[in-house]
Amino acid sequence: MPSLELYGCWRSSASQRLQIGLRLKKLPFSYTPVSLDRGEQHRDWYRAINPRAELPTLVVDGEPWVQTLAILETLEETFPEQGHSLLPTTHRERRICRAIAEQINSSMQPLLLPARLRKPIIEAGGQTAATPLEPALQAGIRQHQLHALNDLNTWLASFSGPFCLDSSPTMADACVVPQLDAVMRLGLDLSPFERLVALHRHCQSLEAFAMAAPDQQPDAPNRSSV
Ligand SMILES: N[C@@H](CCC(=O)N[C@@H](CS)C(=O)NCC(=O)O)C(=O)O
Repeated sequence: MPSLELYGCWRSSASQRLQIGLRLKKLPFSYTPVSLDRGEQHRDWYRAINPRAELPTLVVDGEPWVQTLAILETLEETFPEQGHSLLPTTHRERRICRAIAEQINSSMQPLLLPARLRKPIIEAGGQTAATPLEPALQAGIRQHQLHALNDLNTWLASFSGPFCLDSSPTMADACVVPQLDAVMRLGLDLSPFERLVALHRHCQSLEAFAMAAPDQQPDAPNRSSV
């Protein structure tokens, strides 16, 4: 078994994807928190591991792996017999599973506008964070996420469930659940999206998802004093 070291942050939804995937695959790993709030992703020690200053990084036998979808796919290819399969069995279901994961990865998560995008947008507007552009951005982010949640809810309602596709968790679930946690942190109400609410509840009943939840991480604010 290789040595697996996860560098992540409790509130990084991309880190949470790997937490879920590694646990579904039953692959033991160590966890090193990198604080987004303190900007630790920009520190020299972390840039030496990941020059793009993004989370997460999975260091596998000393080699840094980046981009969660590539990592989840590679874990599945490398350890096909270990734990749960992160991909369904048929070609059709694999395609849909990858499409759902990609929908989260490229059309929802980046448009929560993490600091590295928000700062240049505000600066390009010739303004500082305290100006009216900031509330407009906030409103736009929330509106986009609500539209995207509605589309995702409709899409997933066309599959039997209770996971994204059927009765087995896959990398689609490892991507959707962290995104739902992220939009709830933003204060969005998920209750109109019944399929998504049921999916989230069902996934939390599995240890792999429950242990990967943001508030369960050692660097989560409510746990820092424990
Ligand atoms: N597509 C990337 C997304 C990585 C990403 O956006 N990470 C965020 C945290 S969830 C980050 O590192 N943000 C740093 C910043 O905004 O400065 C992946 O799947 O790994």
